[in-house]
Amino acid sequence: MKARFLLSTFSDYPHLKDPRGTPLPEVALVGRSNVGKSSLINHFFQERNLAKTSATPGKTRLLNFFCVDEKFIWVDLPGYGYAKAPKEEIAKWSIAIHTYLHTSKHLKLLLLLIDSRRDFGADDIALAEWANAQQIPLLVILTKTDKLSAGEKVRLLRKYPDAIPYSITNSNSRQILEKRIREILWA
Ligand SMILES: Nc1nc2c(ncn2[C@@H]2O[C@H](COP(=O)(O)OP(=O)(O)O)[C@@H](O)[C@H]2O)c(=O)[nH]1
Ligand SMILES: [Mg+2]
Repeated sequence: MKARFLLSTFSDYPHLKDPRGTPLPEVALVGRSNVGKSSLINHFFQERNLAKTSATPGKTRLLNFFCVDEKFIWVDLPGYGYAKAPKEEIAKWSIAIHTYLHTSKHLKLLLLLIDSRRDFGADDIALAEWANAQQIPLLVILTKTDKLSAGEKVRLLRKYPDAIPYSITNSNSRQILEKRIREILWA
């Protein structure tokens, strides 16, 4: 899959249609700050600087929109849960995420990133519950699985059998995620 950067915005979302006039479906990526979101975007689309990765968490404040293969929109939502951020910043991220989730009519898949060493936090659970209530398909992606031992990985996947293990050190991750996205969007 090939991604074309569209824009970064707080609330001015792009609206793209296919040649027949049907709005493109949207896939949104969410997760707490530092979960590996930017790294996954760069790895998944095999472009080093598509998303800016940063060792300093909490840097992405805006929503980033990409067009993938001219077939769907990839929405990179701001990371949440960065404890050191000022309160008004946290409120801003939370508003940005909520506004998008509650106004998007074409959201067809939510990708929820969870750090494989940390498990779900309260914000993650709230998002998963929201997706379930809205009947929006949800894929849980367990990031940085190269940091787990073989035994830890087995236990985690037993606990979350539907989750996708993802590591930017492994191109297999990319293929598995791509397959699942295709299955859900074009089923
Ligand atoms: N070992 C390992 N480190 C990762 C992986 N994905 C991300 N990281 C590291 O985790 C940190 C945060 O990643 P980043 O993509 O900036 O997270 P974001 O805040 O969610 O966008 C960086 O130091 C990355 O190099 C992975 O699959 N394996
Ligand atoms: Mg980032």
